[in-house]
Amino acid sequence: MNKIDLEILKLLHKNKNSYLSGQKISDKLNVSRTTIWKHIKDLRNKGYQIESITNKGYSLVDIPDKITAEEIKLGLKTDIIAQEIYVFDSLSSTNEKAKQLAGEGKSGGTVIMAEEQTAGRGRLGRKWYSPPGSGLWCSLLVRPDINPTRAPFLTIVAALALEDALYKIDEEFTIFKDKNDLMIKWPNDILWNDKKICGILSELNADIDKIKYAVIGIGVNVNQDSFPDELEDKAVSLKEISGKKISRNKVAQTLLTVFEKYYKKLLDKDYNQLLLKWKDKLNIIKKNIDVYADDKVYSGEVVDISDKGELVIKDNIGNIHRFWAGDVSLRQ
Ligand code: BT5
Repeated sequence: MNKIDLEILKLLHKNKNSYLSGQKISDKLNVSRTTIWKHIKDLRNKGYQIESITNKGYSLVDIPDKITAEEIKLGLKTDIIAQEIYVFDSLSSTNEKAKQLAGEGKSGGTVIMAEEQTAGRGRLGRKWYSPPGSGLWCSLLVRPDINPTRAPFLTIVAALALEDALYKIDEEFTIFKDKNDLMIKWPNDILWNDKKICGILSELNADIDKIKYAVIGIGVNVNQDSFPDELEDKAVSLKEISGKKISRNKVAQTLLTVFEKYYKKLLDKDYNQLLLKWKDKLNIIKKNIDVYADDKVYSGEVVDISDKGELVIKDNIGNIHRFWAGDVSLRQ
């Protein structure tokens, strides 16, 4: 997008719900009204719905339903995350692209998004359903100067950010009737009434004592109207919950802004604070659960989340088991 398009957009965004005259825009940008008119036409061709009324001027009615770096950047308040944003129509997986860009030396904070993923992934090679035009499929390339043993904190940061971001989006769009319906499920899901809205896939490239880079892949179901049969009972989108179409650019902007807040705590090595907050949200302590890990099932009561973020359970003969990763289900 060229500079004048972007400047006009900024002005129209600022004056949303009112009209801004062509003269005012041309005075502000120091270009002729004909130029303004041409650029408005250009923006309309890109999918921006801009109304014009004689003697009143222009008003931004709707933005395109495409993820664009420009739209996200317009309201972004970050200074580490998303200094560079790459948006693709289609990728096999944004995590794969992020790793490739990491190899090419892209800096920490770079964000990669795609309208669709043809081979979106969950943990352990599971598939992540990522149809075009409806979700936020996003990877953050980060290069935190923390010990690799603290890497699980990247997922913690992402989970806390996702939950906060959903609450913030809720303030604007009123999505959830009851905020208690939303929960973080150890280690990497955000659930609404036991159905998954968001998943996180963190991947690490590290030496024994130094993280070279990490990729935090985040999938948010935003505007899907339905899911394939096998996911129907497990997955849900913000649109299914609220009945409203939600701007994915807004979701991205909010998420990236909040993510940086928590990521800075991680860079400050504020592990305790992050952990306390996460523990508080998990609502899993004292629950009886099954953990599926290493092709085995472990049953027991959750006694703690360790200071490294591990799930600690005590089985019925009193043995303690610790998990970095695994799948958890509550026992009836
Ligand atoms: C996850 O794995 O939940 C991590 C998902 C991460 C996806 C993002 S999208 C951007 C980035 N690029 C990628 O390639 N991946 C990341 P896991 O906990 O293993 O859960 C996977 C399971 O979730 C699947 O086996 C399905 O049961 C279910 N699932 C698949 N697609 C889903 C969807 N869109 N919404 C909810 N659940 C889904």
